[in-house]
Amino acid sequence: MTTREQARFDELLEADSRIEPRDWMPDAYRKTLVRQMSQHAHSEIIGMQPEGNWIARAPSLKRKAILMAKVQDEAGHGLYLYSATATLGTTRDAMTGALLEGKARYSSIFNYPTPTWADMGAIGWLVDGAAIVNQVPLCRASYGPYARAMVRICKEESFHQRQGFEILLSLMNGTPAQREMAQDAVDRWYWPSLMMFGPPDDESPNSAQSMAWNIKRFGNDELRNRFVAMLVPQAEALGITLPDPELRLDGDGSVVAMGPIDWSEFEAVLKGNGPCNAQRIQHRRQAHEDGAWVREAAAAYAERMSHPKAVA
Ligand code: FAQ
Repeated sequence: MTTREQARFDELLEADSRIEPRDWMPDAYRKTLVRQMSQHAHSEIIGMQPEGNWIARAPSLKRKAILMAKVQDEAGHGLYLYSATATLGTTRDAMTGALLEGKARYSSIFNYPTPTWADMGAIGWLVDGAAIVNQVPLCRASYGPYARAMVRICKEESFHQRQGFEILLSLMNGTPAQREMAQDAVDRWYWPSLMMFGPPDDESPNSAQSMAWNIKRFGNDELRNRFVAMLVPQAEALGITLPDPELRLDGDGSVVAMGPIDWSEFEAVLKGNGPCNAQRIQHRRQAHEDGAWVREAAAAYAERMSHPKAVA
């Protein structure tokens, strides 16, 4: 690194401009981007499983079509993010390998089960809702390919959140058993969705540096509080109770008090001991093995096409 290169990098950040793949960047900046973006990509891919579980059992053709489209969107998000990460010099094969070996992180939230249809509503409303609050500021991340991928992803996440809200609304307008099912799903997903924002700021080793580099724009606690404040009026509209008796908002609708998050549960899930960690990785490995023939066929096709005379 020359002082000039570092100065140019600092200048771009100072001006709130974008760093592009061919620009010089510090190794640590590249490394933290690969860390965050690859785990974000893996989250989208592993995140297809909890909802994929209900595609064949959706209660109507319309619900099935919507759920299939949503799960396909998540696959697309994973692919944009793998491509964006590849611009930093890490191959998709290497990232996939790390995931399959159980060495890569993905969001804690996807290690919880989906026993009822109401879970599709709770995931859309809470998980996609948290994803939007966390990811809208990432549309302004300093690394160009990440920020641009996030713009498209956030548009699709908004539709996902609406469809989740609408599933819950239909259940809440249904029979007592349906209302109970919706409330039970929200009770189970609420606290894990708050954990999606990461540890409290004073225990977040990466936040300060990521904010200095304009990757993250806000700390984990601020985004978590914004999310909760957004949920309160929506829960009222649904007639659903958020399972936190200590939750209080002030007159402006900002969170002033909330109950304690069980961080020991979060740590257990991160260590691989959540309810579905083993199942999620096993399923991904199986899907990867089952897809071997597609990769081989695509490689053979590409090889033939690179020798047009052999094809003729
Ligand atoms: N799960 O120092 P920090 C979706 C790790 S949404 C697992 O605060 P950072 C949409 C963290 O990596 C979900 N690990 O870290 C969808 C770090 O470990 P490391 C994906 C977590 O990076 C909906 C350590 O703890 N969204 O997929 C979690 O500054 C429905 C210390 O944490 C994103 O990834 C967690 N919840 O902030 C798909 C958004 N939280 O890496 C399908 C982009 C923290 O040093 C269906 N990512 N850790 O080994 C981010 O915004 C950030 O990376 C945070 C963490 C906020 C997640």
